[in-house]
Amino acid sequence: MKLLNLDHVAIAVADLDDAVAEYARQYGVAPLYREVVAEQGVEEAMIPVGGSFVQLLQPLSEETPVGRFLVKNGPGLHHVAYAVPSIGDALAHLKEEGVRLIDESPRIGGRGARIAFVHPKELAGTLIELVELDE
Ligand code: CMX
Ligand code: CO
Repeated sequence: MKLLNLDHVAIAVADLDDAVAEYARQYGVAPLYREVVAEQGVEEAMIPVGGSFVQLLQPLSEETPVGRFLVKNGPGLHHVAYAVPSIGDALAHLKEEGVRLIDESPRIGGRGARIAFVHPKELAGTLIELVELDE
């Protein structure tokens, strides 16, 4: 297991246009990517900050992970994502350690990255995403 860097910090928002506009107004930053990731039930905007991103997430409906989170908690921090060199190796290691995985095998997320989620009850109430990017 190796973590390469903090890929992104994700924030659930009710209105992506508003959140992007507020990041621009308050911090002078703008998204590098913006896309709908239907399989994850979100539209996302990726704002580069140094070598990492802030990922703003608007749910496509209430019947999605981020939709349920928003109804329950309102807008706020949703997950952290670590880049790994091999998501297959990372998942095999976590499985061996008995860590509860949400995704047993990788899915395709934004930017075409291979992603997988680890259950938030496994470590300090934090939803963790692993990301393997092509390079
Ligand atoms: N961070 C921390 N805890 C969370 C959480 C989050 N983001 N989302 C839910 N939880 C907690 C809940 O508070 C709840 O805790 P209690 O039982 O103590 O009340 C517990 O986890 C179960 O949650 P739930 O309300 O029943 O919520 P769900 O049925 O939606 O399941 C989870 C939660 C994490 C399994 C689901 O959100 C999931 O599969 N997430 C992974 C996929 C995802 O988040 N995709 C969107 C992002 C896509 C991207 O980054 O590209
Ligand atoms: Co994410």
